[in-house]
Amino acid sequence: MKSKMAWMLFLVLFFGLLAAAAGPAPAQAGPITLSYANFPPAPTFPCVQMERWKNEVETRTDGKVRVNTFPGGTLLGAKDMMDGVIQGQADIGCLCMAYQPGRFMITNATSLPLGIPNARVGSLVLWDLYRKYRPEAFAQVKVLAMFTTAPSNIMSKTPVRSLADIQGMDLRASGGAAQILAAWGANQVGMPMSATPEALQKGVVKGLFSSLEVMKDFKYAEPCKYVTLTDTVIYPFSVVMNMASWNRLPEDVKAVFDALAPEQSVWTGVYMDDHVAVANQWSKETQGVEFITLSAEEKARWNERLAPITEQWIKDAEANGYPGRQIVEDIEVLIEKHKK
Ligand code: DTR
Repeated sequence: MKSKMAWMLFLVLFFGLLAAAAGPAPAQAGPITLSYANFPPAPTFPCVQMERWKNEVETRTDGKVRVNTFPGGTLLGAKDMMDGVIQGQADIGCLCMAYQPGRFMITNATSLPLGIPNARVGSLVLWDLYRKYRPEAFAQVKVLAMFTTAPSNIMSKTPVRSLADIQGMDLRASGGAAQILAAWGANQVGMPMSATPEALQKGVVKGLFSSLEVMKDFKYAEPCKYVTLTDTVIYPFSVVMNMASWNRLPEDVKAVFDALAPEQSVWTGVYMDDHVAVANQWSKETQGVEFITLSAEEKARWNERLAPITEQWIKDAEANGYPGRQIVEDIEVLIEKHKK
């Protein structure tokens, strides 16, 4: 009897130690918790779409997944986002691809001056382009959404009514949009949106080139009393997930994320377009901002300066081994398709 008990005790101890050595059991008792990093402040559109995604996921998985959101660069900053997610500092991150132009060559082609008319069309075009090419730049992550801003316009402290007014003006932009400012003769200053409020306040820049919802969300309407309507180029964004975190998810949760991806992309585009309209009205009515429309002849002069940009991009892309012309043609076809 005694030896039988000793034997059982030995077995219990042996298997107990074995289990402890194998580490914690993979099956979790509570919900799956995911961290989601974002670089700009909470009221801005990248964070609004983040909260919407969180709510949809938590509802659609019946509480099986909980998403902890980190706006304002509290977990990862604008330029650390992709690498931070790859390394697992956050499970999920939202990034503006224009801040790393060379890294996201194919998807950043959407910020060539090809006439994307709004964020809804832009987001649909970007999503389709991503799905066609599956760029190598995303091989180490799972893509959860892609969307774009509305087209960019000039917000400035002094009025820009003609090309002459913009010559040498210190204006902030990034990526493809920065190239466009340079073509118009501005002194383009590159920095992420999250660094812009301080640069404007200190006078390092005299304005910026972006979608107009920031007039309200960042209160740029206070220093920038002029908007020049150019409606030229969007900025592309993506939401990416750490591959190991993705691989750990149960199949039913993966299916929810996959179904949400195209839906979230369009939702964000539509939210952006609507929010630009709200911000424009607010800027005019409560901040006394003047909206400047260029005459047809003046706009033709501005457009003329942009003509060589796409051809140059095609050359550079092809020199780097990308099918540049095909990518541009695909974007043009997709714009027409989604405009309808
Ligand atoms: N236009 C890009 C991206 C952008 C537009 N709105 C926001 C709001 C918050 C962060 C980034 C952006 C830019 O100028 O950086």
